[in-house]
Amino acid sequence: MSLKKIETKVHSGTRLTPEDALTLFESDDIFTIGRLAHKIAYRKNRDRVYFVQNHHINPTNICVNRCKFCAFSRSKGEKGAYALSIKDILDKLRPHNSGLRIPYTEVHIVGGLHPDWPFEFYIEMLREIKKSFPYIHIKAFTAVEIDYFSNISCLNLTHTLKALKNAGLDSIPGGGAEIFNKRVRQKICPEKIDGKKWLHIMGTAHSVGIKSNATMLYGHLESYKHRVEHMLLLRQLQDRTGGFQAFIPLPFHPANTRINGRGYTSGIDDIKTIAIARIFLDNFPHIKAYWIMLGEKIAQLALMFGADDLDGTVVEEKITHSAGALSEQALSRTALVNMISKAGKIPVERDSFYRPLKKWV
Ligand code: V47
Ligand code: SF4
Repeated sequence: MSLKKIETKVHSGTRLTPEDALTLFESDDIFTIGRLAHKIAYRKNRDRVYFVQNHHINPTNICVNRCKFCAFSRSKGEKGAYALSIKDILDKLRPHNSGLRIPYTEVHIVGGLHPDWPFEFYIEMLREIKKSFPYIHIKAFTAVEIDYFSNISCLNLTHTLKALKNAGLDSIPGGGAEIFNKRVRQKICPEKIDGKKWLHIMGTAHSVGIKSNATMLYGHLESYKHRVEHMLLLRQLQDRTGGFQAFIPLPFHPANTRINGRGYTSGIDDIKTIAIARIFLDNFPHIKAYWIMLGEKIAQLALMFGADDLDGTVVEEKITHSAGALSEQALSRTALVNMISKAGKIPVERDSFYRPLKKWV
C-alpha cells in the first residue's frame, strides 16, 4: 500500500488496516505522516491542547515482579528500597505550612507490587486521600497492580474493582501494558501478567464504569509489527467498551535497566510513533505526549504531529528518572501554557475526564 492510498483513506475518514500502519512505520516520509496525524487531531480536538495540574506519587518501589526494563523497582531489603506510609502520602500532597487549597486536581498513584502490604492498605490510602482532599480526582493503580490486589484479597476482579471504586478510585492510568507480543514480553518482563490479562482487566474496569488510559512501551526489543499488533488490540477493545480516554506511547529509557536494547529512542521515532498512533487509533479521543519521557522539546513538537495532551505538572517523578530521563520532574502551569501556546495551539487546563477548566485564547 502506498502512502498516497493511505492519504486518500485518511481524507475520507476510512479506518486504516494494520498493514497500512506498518507501511507508515516503514516510511521515511515523516512530513506526510505528520500532516495526516495533525489533520485527524484537528478534526477531533481543533487546536486545543490539554494539560492537568497533577501530582504523581509512587508509594513504594519494592516490587515482586522486577521487570527487566524497570530501573525504579527494588527487592525488599535492597539498598534504595522505600515504602511510604499513608501519612507520608498525605504530607506529600499538602503544600508546606499552609492551609491553602492545593492547586492539583488529580493525583496519579502507581507503585511496585509490595510483598507485605494487604489490600486493606490500598483501600485505606484511597479513603484517606479522599477524606483530606475530596475535590481531587484519584487516578491510581495499573492493571498489573489491580490483578495483584485481586490475588492478595482473594476477591474476584469485579469485586476488587468495585471495592477500589467505593473507596475513592476515580480512574486507572495506562501503565503495565508494555508490549503485548508474548515473545518480547517474556524477555522484558517475564513475571508480569500477559497482554490478554491486561486487556481483560481494562475491559472489566470499563464495564464497571471506570475509565482508563492505555500505554505502549517502545524502543526496546520490539519491532514495528509488534507496535501495530499492540495498537490493534487496544483499538479492538476500545470498539467494544469505549472506556479508554488517552493513548500514551512511552519511549524506553535504558539506563540502569537489564535490557541491552538499542539505546535511547530517536526524536524521529518518537514523533512518528505519536503520529501513527493518532492516525491508527481512530477511536481514541486523545493522544498524550508525556513530556517527562519525551523531553519538553520533543513533546512540544509532538503537538504538530497528532498529540493533543501533555499530561501535567507531575511534581515528582521516579520511574523514568531512575532510568536516565533528562527532563525536569515538575513543570509549572505557566511553563505548560507557554509550551503549548508557542506551538501555536490553545492551552486548555482540563480535569481528569477532559472537561475544560480554563482556556487561554
Ligand atoms: O508501566 C517503566 C513505564 C510506566 C521504564 O495513564 C518505563 O496518564 C520507559 O504508565 N523507560 C508507568 N518507561 C508510567 C505510566 C504513565 C505515565 C504517565 C501518564 C500515564 C497515564 C501513565 O512506565 C510503566 C512502564 O511501562 N516504564 N520503566 C523505562 N525504563
Ligand atoms: Fe514492578 Fe511495575 Fe517496575 Fe515491573 S514496571 S518491576 S511491575 S514497578
